[in-house]
Amino acid sequence: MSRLIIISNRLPYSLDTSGETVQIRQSSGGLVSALKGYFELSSAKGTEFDEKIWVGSCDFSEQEWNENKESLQGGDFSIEPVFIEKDIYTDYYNGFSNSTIWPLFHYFPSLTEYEKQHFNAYYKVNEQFAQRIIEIMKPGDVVWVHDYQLMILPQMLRKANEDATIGFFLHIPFPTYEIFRLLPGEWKKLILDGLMGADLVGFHTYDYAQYFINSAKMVLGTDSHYNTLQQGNRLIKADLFPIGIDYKKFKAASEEEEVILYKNQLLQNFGDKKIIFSVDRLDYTKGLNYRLQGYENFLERYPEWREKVVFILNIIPSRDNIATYTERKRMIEEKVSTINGKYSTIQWQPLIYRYNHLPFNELCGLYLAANIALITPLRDGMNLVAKEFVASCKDGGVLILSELTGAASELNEACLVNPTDTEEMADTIASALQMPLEEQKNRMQVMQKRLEEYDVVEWVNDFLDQLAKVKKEQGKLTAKLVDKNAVDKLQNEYEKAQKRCFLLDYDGTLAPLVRIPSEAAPKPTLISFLEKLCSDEKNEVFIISGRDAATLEKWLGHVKLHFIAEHGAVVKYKNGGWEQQTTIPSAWKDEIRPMLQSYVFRCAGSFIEEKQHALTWHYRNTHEGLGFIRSRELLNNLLQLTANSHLQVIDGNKVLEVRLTGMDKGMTALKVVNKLSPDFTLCIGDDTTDEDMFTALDTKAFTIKVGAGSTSANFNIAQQKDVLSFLESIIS
Ligand code: GDG
Repeated sequence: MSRLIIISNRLPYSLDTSGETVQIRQSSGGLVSALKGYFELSSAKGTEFDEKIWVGSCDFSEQEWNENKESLQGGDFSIEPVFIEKDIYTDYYNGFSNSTIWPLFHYFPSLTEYEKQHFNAYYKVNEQFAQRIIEIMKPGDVVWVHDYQLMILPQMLRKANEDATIGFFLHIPFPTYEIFRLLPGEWKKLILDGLMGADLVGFHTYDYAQYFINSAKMVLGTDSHYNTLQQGNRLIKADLFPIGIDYKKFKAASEEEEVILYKNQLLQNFGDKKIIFSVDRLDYTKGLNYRLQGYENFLERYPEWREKVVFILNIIPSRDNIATYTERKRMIEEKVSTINGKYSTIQWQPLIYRYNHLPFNELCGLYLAANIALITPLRDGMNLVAKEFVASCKDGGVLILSELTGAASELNEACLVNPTDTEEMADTIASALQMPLEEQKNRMQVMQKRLEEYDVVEWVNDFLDQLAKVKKEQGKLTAKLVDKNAVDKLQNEYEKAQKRCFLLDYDGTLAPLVRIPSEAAPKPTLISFLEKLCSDEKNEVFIISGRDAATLEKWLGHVKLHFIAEHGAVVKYKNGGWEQQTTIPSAWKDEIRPMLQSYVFRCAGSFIEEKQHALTWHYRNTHEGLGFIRSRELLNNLLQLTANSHLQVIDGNKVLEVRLTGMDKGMTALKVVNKLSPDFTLCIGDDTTDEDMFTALDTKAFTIKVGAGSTSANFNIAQQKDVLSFLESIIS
């Protein structure tokens, strides 16, 4: 039996106990609209889940819950309330969630409050959610945590259940590191670590996902490869899932009698005037003042449109117990009065202002009647109203949309504007009013197709599919970790063998990775282990490294080892001298070096390592983001420069290396193994260059990759620090 547990700050219902009978009200808002849509559609179609549970806090007491339990159970899903003490809830919700995270993540640092008491309440409420969920969670459940109020929760659930399947979705933007870092150190860590408790962390756009990965790197030092993050042994994915809407519901609404009636009423009221509208919760992020200024500029610059247009501004009451919000309301109302006072005539009012919740049918009627939707938030995670308007349009309609909304990355055919550029906004309104109907329809059709294909059900399915995939990938990794069985098997083979060969990479395998390569000299414990390994006459031990011959000789020359240096370009058998594997002169280096040098200047902290047969550019100790960007640029340049030459470019672990083609660890390892014909071969490495060995040796060796991540090796060892003890256990 599989269950889906949805967790959000609020349950999608509230109780209205003001009248004689208790009334149940469904709450509005982006998340509720999206998930309710999925539940309704999926219960009609049937899904893989036998049961769906929604966990959230509520505005009713435990007693009211007990009295109304039956009528409050949702139908498509069951609900589990979390009861939170009022004072704590205020500090958690009005405090940390909406006076710290909300303004900061929407790029309003000046409105951000940093109150320890609020953070403590936030932590505590996340804990209370965790306790409740842990009580109801069963093996096999899929847990999906939503939004910025519950960012610490995933890790709390993870600690209670290591194998749980946990997804997290952030509905608001994740800001750049420069903004995120304004949070005090401990809060930053707890939030990121909290999110890393999930297996999959979803965002609306590519940028938000990248900003999150970057912050995790900067604050937690997390390793990442594209959108995969590594926490200890666990692999986590951060990806984009731009939320969709219940497309069919809005399409169908446009055919409904009541909606059409409301639309006709609007059209009748305003005669042949063009209708511009917007619908937003009251919030400083929505850019309402700039929008009003943009409309005023339009009336000023294009007087020919006066009396021919009307702007219906709908504001939905929200968070009215936070001071910044009430202040905003006053400012907006003043601006509305100014515009109406300035431009109204006896028979015309340019602005209709409503501060109220709209019934669904009225909302749809408005979408249908409007010629233009003017949606210009200063920041918005996505913005569903924009998508709903597009879905509802039948005979044209123009969407003017802020380029700073998440929706702008999908709705390219809208007229995108900068929400603070009120002059551009005025001009865009004027040109939208004159856009030919054919063009309006064409643009709408392209956007509608996209919204229809990736609707809310697709969004949920996509997220849950990806979550299942991450679990599978994690499963594969754990299956490959060297466990007791593997060690027993290797011990057994080792004992039986008469001639054994060890191929051991150095950096990241025998020794930890360090910021400066020259600081990776072997510790006495490593030297004595290698001496012990070599003292058995049946053992032939190769250090196979990208390092230059001189360094390996200096560090380990006194041990009876064989050496393969510079990824196979030079070899030294234990009783012989260094043998060059190539006769090609190294004049090519003079052509490549200046390019690498220019990147040393462009990326502080990077440097060139000069080897006999290779040039290596290291960027481990540079600024993470810059190093990565510069390395991609350099890689691109080097690939162009070396195309059709005898050189190859290797994209290693924080290094780019240029060397001769036809010489890699794989070819040399295979040569050595063929020459020795051992009956036991063990090969260990951590880097992309070691993958060449794993592939080349294939069935001829036991191959082990250090660290998680996909590999063609037979096994993984979780961390470098476990390598020596593992080797000890094989030979003991
Ligand atoms: C967050 C993010 C992200 C609004 N007023 C009425 C009403 N609504 C419905 C709309 C729409 C939803 O509420 C509002 O969604 P938004 O996306 O605009 O904004 P948030 O509530 O702030 O949502 C946002 C979203 O999460 C989803 O991830 O897009 O960026 O901030 O569905 O139709 N519905 C009715 N009457 C109203 O007066 N019936």
